[in-house]
Amino acid sequence: MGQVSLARFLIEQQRAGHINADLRLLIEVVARACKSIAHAVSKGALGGVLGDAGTGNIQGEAQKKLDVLSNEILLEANEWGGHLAACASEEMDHCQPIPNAYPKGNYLLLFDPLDGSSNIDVNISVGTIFSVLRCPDGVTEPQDEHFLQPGSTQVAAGYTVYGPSTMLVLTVGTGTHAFTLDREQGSFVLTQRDMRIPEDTKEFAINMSNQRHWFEPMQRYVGELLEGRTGPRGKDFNMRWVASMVADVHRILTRGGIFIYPRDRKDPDKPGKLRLMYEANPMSFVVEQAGGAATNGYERILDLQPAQLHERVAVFLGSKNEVEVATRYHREAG
Ligand code: AHM
Ligand code: MG
Repeated sequence: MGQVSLARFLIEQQRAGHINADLRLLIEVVARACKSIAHAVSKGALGGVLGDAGTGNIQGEAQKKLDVLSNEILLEANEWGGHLAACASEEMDHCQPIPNAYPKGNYLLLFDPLDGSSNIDVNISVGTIFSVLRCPDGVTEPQDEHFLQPGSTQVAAGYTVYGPSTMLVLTVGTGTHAFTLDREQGSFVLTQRDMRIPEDTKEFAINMSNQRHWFEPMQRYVGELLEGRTGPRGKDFNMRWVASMVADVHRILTRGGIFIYPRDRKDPDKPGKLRLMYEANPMSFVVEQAGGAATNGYERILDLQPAQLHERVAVFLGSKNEVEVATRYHREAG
């Protein structure tokens, strides 16, 4: 068989009854928007898109020009297709309805338009993360509350990583598959069907500079990893931290590892840094579909009932056996 484009892959998923035509169109539109974002990101300083936008988002974080541009690209691409009821974004206070000029569909789309934005100005990988939910039956004017569904109800999720090559990694609940952007042809080509995360690993990803703020179970878990071969874990561990979740998760999908962003004492009121709806849920779906695991230290992330659109959560995800150890230490500590 020759090359399988994303379009063909999606048609095959539709024929097999895994997705319907609307969801196929939605994913194609998200992929098209990601191509535009990839184009803007790759222009760098030549595109005049680096630096701060001079605005802040709802969580009080300074927005980069590319955060704002990527958000606009995704909104614009998705509003007229007729497949969506509303969109929600890490960069917008509330969900955005589809303008009345266009027909409405049955899906809700959530995205982090440009994740890892601290890496934009230094030419390190960034990415787009997306999640698709069904609009609850009978709801014609979706509000924020209609997005508050557990991650286990996602019908599709994925990310695009803008790295040395641009790759889109997708799940519709039938495994996790990777597509590489062929820039000459302008299309995503299937380059890895059924990604599998090794169950064991010797690599962890965490921002170690926060160590003094961690709670006891985290001190125990990472402390043991650092003890290496002669410690209780009996092997030497290596560490990587890109500070772009997409790049760190992509590495883990490719060769295994555990990614951790714990809750800590620096900000005890915040249950973690990462966002449940835009980051943790879609990444957990992708990771579980590749045979990995994802918890908040205590429970499976996909089982959590969100209370707010911009809710934060602690994240432990990646190689199954490693996530299990970290989660067990948290549960044992109570
Ligand atoms: P962002 O959505 O504002 O870009 O923040 C999320 C990013 C993740 O991609 C990454 O894992 C994390 O923040 C890095 O945090 P830190 O700078 O604390 O290491
Ligand atoms: Mg983000």
